Amino acid sequence: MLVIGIAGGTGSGKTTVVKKITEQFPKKEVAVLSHDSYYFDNSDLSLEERRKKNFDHPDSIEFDLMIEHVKKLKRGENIQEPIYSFITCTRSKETNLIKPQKVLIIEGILCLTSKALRNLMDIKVFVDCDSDIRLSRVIMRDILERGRNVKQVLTRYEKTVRPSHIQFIEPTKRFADIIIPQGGMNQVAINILTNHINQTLKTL
Ligand code: UZR
Ligand code: MG
Repeated sequence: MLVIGIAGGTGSGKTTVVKKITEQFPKKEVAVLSHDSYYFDNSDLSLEERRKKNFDHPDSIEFDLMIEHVKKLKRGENIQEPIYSFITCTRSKETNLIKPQKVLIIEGILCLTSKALRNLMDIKVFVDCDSDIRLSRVIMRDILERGRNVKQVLTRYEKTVRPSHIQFIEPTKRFADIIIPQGGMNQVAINILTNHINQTLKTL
């Protein structure tokens, strides 16, 4: 199995890069695991308390479970991926069945912060993007898709997103084999990754 890790700041275009790659594989040889699904369940906290949490800190993600799941997929076993809601900040009772494929993409802001997870990756990618562009995307997305208003998004950006990006996410760029500037807009980089996956598929 070829395992590709894709990290980068919030709003950098990780999900777009992954989408554009997987679209090239309609036979579904590429499975995707997003660490957004592995945020800890916060249902023991009130909604107010949940919304104050720092979701840009490595401790907010259940890396142990994610690592166990990647190992299982590598062994050829199915896994039950948690389903996490950004609206309620909790995990659903249902899970999402993921079957092992020849290629696995692991995506998420903090996915290069865990050494154990990095060790399971064959290729490490960092999607790079200026922070003003990321912020403007996050404002739009969090209002349209994640149930926030401008004030909530900007307060969170200043209090947790930006400091955690500088402390935890940006430094993981040094672990990357490939850095993709302009994220989802960078068709050349997407084509190079897609070609590499195609080459590897021929040998697996
Ligand atoms: P991407 N996040 C939430 O907003 N709510 C949650 O319950 C869990 C995470 C945000 C998190 C981070 N912090 O910046 C972003 N904030 O999801 C990562 N704000 O997701 O990689 O899709 O941008
Ligand atoms: Mg995303």
